[in-house]
Amino acid sequence: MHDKYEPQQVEAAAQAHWRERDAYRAIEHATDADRRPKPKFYVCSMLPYPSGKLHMGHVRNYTLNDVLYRILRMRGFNVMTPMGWDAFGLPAENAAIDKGVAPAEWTRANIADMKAQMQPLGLAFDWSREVATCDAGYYKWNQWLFLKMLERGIAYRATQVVNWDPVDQTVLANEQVIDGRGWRSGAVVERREIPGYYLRITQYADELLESLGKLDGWPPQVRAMQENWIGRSVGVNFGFPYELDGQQQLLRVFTTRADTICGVTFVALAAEHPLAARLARDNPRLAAFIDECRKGAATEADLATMDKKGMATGFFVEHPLTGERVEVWVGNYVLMGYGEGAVMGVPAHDERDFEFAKKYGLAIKQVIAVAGETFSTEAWQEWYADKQRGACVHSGRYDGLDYEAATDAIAADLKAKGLGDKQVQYRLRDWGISRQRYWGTPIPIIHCDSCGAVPVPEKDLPVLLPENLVPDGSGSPLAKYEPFLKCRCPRCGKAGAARERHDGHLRRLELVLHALLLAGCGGPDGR
Ligand code: ANZ
Ligand code: ZN
Repeated sequence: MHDKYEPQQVEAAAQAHWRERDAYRAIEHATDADRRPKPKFYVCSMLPYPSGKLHMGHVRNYTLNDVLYRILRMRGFNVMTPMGWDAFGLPAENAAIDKGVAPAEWTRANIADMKAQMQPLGLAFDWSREVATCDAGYYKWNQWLFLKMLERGIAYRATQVVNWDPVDQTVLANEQVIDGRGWRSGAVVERREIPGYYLRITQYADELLESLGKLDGWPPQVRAMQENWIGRSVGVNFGFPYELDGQQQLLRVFTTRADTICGVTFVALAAEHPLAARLARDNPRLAAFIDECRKGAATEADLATMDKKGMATGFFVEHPLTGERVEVWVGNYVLMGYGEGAVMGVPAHDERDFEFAKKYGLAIKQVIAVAGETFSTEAWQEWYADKQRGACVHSGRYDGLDYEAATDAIAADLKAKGLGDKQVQYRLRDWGISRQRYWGTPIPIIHCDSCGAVPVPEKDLPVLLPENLVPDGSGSPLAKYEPFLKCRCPRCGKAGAARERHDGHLRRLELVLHALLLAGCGGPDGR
């Protein structure tokens, strides 16, 4: 026994012993002394991002993991703890721009450094199962998973509104927009519509919400946050009829206050709404206004606090119940990504609409009376504090009904006319996974003039990411790299097709996949 703990000696000796015995290699079918299979346990902490340096946060994290591993092992479990690198993403691209090196080179050097720092800690990792998400053998399965989801309709392609930096020619994440400008270029950010890929997480909204109720022992704030994030709203979706270009059409809106439908004095469209674009064709002033709306914030929080701005279109739709003419406006406070991208304007009972109507001198029509209170159009009053004391007024056959009864009656009448029905809306958005960048999993899609967007056949996976490109900040280098882009269409065989140039920000998928692969649920060919 030494009377002083000399870590270099003691630990090096212990670690050499473990290495010799390959002590932490996980054996798939380990048995106990009586040859009975040991129960399996998979312990995995989040894989580190290879930034270049291990920090104390990593050490703390993986030490906790290590303690768990050792306790479980002593209790007779067959435990597996893999390690790997969450190696794709933006920091590597930014470092590459700064230093003029390829992200692959930078990333792999960092991995080597961090591994050299991590190994002397003597953590019980099975290094034989080490993975890096930027390795083709790994992201192949990421692409495979994406194709499976595409097949099932869980992944899909659609046009999305993104923050666009016109100087760097790239899409920015919300946190890269600072005071409406790109973090690198300082250019005023625009909102642009760009086709991208999505995961249909909204399909699981109700299931998520339900399961949240079953989570015992979680702090109530966390549950509330999750609930708000899912944001379930019950309301009515209906259309205002109009005629345009010789066609009878409906301008759809989603409202949680159908009881106020007789108080509608305008309809407001998001700047990106197709009808706004159509009306702007014959109206240069409107077109200019829409362009201006596209500049600046795209987040919901920003839109909520922004000065309300709008423009009348001179176009009218018909009120679905009263038949009155209602003017259509474009308003910067209407989000394209929520509901129908259009709202029925009820300035008497909605604060945003009130502000808007005050600014542009639009009519304010009271249709809800609250017992014991006097309505005024002078200043906004929180009118809808208490459902119980409110009832419809100036609303014809709905007068006297409370919120519940009025909503039911109005929804039924709209339904009878074929104009609408009750609807559940979620704030939760489908998850956009394409990033229009370079250092990520190539999305396995090929664009053909004749066939459109064609999935890469499974046998042709992985679609390899060229590793030698150096981004310079002006968009993805893939977009200019012909050896990658040019290919044959896998469906019709025609040359001159082009690979998807956007990478997929499939990080969360990567982690799911990681768990699946390491736990031994392989792909179709058993890998
Ligand atoms: C008329 C109305 C009258 C509304 C009233 C509210 C109060 P939640 O509860 O969050 O789901 N809305 C609908 N789509 C919108 C969009 N794309 N951008 C901005 N606002 C939108 O909110 C639903 C309410 O948000 C809807 O109900 C609509 O305004 C507005 F006294 O319709 B309401
Ligand atoms: Zn084709």
